[in-house]
Amino acid sequence: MTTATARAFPNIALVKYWGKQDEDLILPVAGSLSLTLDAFPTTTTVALDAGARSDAFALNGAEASSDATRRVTRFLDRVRELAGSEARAVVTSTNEAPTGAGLASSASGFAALATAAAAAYGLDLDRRDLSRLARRGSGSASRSLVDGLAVWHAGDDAHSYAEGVSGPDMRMVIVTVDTAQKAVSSRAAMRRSALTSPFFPAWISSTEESLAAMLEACAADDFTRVGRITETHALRMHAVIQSCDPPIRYLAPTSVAVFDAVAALRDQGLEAYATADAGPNVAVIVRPDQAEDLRDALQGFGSVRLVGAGAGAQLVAPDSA
Ligand code: 2P0
Repeated sequence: MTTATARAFPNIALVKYWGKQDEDLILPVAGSLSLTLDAFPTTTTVALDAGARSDAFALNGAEASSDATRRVTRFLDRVRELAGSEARAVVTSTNEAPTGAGLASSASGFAALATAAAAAYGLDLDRRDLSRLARRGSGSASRSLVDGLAVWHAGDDAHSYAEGVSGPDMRMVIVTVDTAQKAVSSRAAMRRSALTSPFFPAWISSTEESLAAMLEACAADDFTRVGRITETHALRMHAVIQSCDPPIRYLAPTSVAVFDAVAALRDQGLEAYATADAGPNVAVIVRPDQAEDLRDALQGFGSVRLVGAGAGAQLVAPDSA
């Protein structure tokens, strides 16, 4: 039995991934850019079990749902294809973020699974190929292979991977407004956006423009520009989501109140910018020297957590026979 364990952190996108050009290969309609966090890790062990007839998946100490297990098996099928192996595996995963609450747990989950499974099945992949592999599990997972700021390129299978970019030093305050499982998954909502939002073609070109501007702002170490692009772009994504038929709304009244509070804080000289993923929780970027002031100012909207830039997925235990 060959076993490997890996740990990965979630990432929060400043330029969002929202829509696929290829649903099988998980190729995005446009590139995106994110910050890998130093909190809410997923730790996953993959243990090959040559005698088993199916994969087993336990999440947070309990047997996972059949849907989640099927998704893991589909992912492991890809790993087995690359490794020329038929061995089934026992996958054990613990997730320190509330699953499904928009804290990108599928990103940390598939980044950790890709890293552990590649090692357990004996694949020798560099970081770029691990990012491409993680992408097949969940698009945003491609970015959690990378330390800190990561750009995930659109393109064909060979060229759609994430890599590091340098940019301004920043912190993030995560305001957890609600930990309930969201009603519509990101995957389903992305598909509905592409099929029914009249704004979707404009979303694609606007994301391409936002990413180009964001890369320039990062290269110039320009926090203000990074922040403005982040907030504008996030609200554009939610506009697309709300324009679906039937409509979807992820932002709760409290989420909107956090965006308003952040705008008011800016007027008072605390320079921060808000973003939100496919859920009601809000992530707010800030310069390091104002991070604690921001955390204190946002108490009361939900549970707040100050986080920084974290490391890309890594093995945490050596292979063992
Ligand atoms: C992002 N999100 O860029 C965007 C913003 C949510 C909102 O990536 O279908 O779970 O598994 O590729 O990666 C969530 O999408 O979707 C996501 P799949 P994923 O972070």
